[in-house]
Amino acid sequence: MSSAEHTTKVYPPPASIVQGAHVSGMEAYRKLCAEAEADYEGYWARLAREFVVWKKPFTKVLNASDAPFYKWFEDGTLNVSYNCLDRNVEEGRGDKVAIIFEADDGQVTRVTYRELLEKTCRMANGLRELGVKKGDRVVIYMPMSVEGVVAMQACARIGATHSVVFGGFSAQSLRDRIEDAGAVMVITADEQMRGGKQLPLKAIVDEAIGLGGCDSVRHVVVYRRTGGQIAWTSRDRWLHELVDKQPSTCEPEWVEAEHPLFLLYTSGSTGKPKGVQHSSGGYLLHATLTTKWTFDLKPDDVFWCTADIGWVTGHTYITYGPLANGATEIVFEGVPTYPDAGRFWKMIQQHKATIFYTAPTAIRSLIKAAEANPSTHPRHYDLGSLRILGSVGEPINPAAWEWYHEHVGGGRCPIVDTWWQTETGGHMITPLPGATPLVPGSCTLPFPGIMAAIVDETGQDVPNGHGGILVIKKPWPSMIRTIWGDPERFKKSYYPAELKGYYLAGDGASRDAERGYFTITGRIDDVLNVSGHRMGTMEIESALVSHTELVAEAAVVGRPDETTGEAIVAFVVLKRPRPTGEEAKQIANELRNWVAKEIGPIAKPKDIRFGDNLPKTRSGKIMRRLLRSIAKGEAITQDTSTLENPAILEQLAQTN
Ligand code: 6R9
Repeated sequence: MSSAEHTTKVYPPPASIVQGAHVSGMEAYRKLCAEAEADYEGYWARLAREFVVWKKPFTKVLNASDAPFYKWFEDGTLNVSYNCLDRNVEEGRGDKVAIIFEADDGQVTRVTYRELLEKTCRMANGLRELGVKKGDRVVIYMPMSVEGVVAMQACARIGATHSVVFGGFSAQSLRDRIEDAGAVMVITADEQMRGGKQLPLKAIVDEAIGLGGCDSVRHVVVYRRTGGQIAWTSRDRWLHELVDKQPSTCEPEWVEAEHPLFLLYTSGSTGKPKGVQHSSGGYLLHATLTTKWTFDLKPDDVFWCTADIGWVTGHTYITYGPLANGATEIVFEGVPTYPDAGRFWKMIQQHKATIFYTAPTAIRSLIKAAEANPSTHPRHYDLGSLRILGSVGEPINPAAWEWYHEHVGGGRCPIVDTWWQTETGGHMITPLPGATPLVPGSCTLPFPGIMAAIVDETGQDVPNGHGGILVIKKPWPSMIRTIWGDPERFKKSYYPAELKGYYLAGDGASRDAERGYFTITGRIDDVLNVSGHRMGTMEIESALVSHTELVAEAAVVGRPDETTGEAIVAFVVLKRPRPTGEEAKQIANELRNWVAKEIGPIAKPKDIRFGDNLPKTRSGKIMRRLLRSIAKGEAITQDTSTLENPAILEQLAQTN
């Protein structure tokens, strides 16, 4: 054990949180882990009966006969929207506020469970009227809104499989997802409001469909958000016209537990994003359970997850988990820096939020903003309502953790650093606030029943104190079921033969020798994490080289970045002589905008370097590890003897 580990600061759970917590104290945590260890299926079956309302109870728990295509609770039937809405109304929470919606301009709307149920039923009836049925795919390209949540719930209600596409993705990305999913409908809005600006959505849907390959789409349903000018075609329907005439009740479609609730596209290490397919029963169980235990959710809590519904965090911890628990939650349309960087703190104060769940990149940028403009510092707001803080999306560095703990949490709120992925459906490694002593920068221990471990390339366990590959040894209820339309890629990506049937997360990690706590060290594949958004390097490379007039070749790597975690650096060989000075700046800008158009603004490279060539081995392979060093501004200490063209390194090290 290193001496550094002895001096690690440890934050035990505050007594006030331990008392009455759903999982109270480490003994209770260990007891749950032991229960899962002793009878894995029995443990999950017990929770599935406690946390999910089934139409037809399941009798089978795990079916591993076609591994790794695992099935959970397969003979049970349920409806996810029934579990999130009707259940709460039936149990007497009809008048409880489900959603406090705050618009970009600060306007607040409250929606009760009864109202949310009625809205969902109306939209579900509307979708049925337009011919959407069980198993159909519906793409949702919506702003953060009550209607966005309702659209997802309405799909769940009629058994349609939704695929939400983040509103920042370009027409090209949207088109690719519509085509891959074979969507029969797109639900969108005229425009979205972010930071005081109107941004088009419907126009991008039109453009996406215009690019071709979207013949499956029969209807585009449009929510009127801003009233901005949009073009209209015969396939378009206004949402309000469609739903206003619908009855406010709608019989749910009872689906099998394995029925695909949603697809969510995410970046992998090859060019094409993959449609991660999730189930209904197992997914809902973990969404409900983790929301309750990880955030120690109580009936009076005001829960706020700042994610967008376009990401998995918004699915599990906005649309499904909090509602399935009958919680009151905040849904926010805008951005953290508008009208100023005190917006989050102001909203916590105003709505008396008790649980706040955000991303390290947001925290880091708000720290910077508070330094630049002290009036936006959280100390100017009353954040006394907060009980629990959460972090998600990327590793949180100890300095940001300490700031979050002290200045947002007033030193009294545990921070749950939750490690999980689009593919895992919900939290996998996370502290439980009433049990786990916290160590800044560590996501601590597996959620009870999740068999996380660190192994080497051959699947052998690595002793604590050493780094390795993060795996999950046993299937779990909310796991990815397949990649839509590509079961082979699913097997290859997540269950490589060398790993003995363990789920490969794609992250590197280590466990400390003293506590066995996990620390995530980052992706081990060609996936970058920029502001908590997953971006495949190959995806950005293909976007760059698709500019066939300018670009001959491109290689993309990540570089550590103080605010965004990682930054995208692109090395580009043009079809014309290598530009310098103003010309280089201008072309770099053009390429940045090109990437924004191809994928979305989140994929814009921060730094573009031009070279006459890229560093390659004699067999023609691009040496990315050298590019990573150059991007970081490091001296090249690696062996470059296999390099075909060593002189190129110096050229690429020059910034524009
Ligand atoms: C939920 C989500 C998944 C990747 C994952 C890892 C990184 C997420 C983290 C974390 C360290 C945490 N990641 N949470 N790394 N600590 N608490 O973000 O899903 O968008 O699929 O990204 O994000 O690298 O593999 P997704």
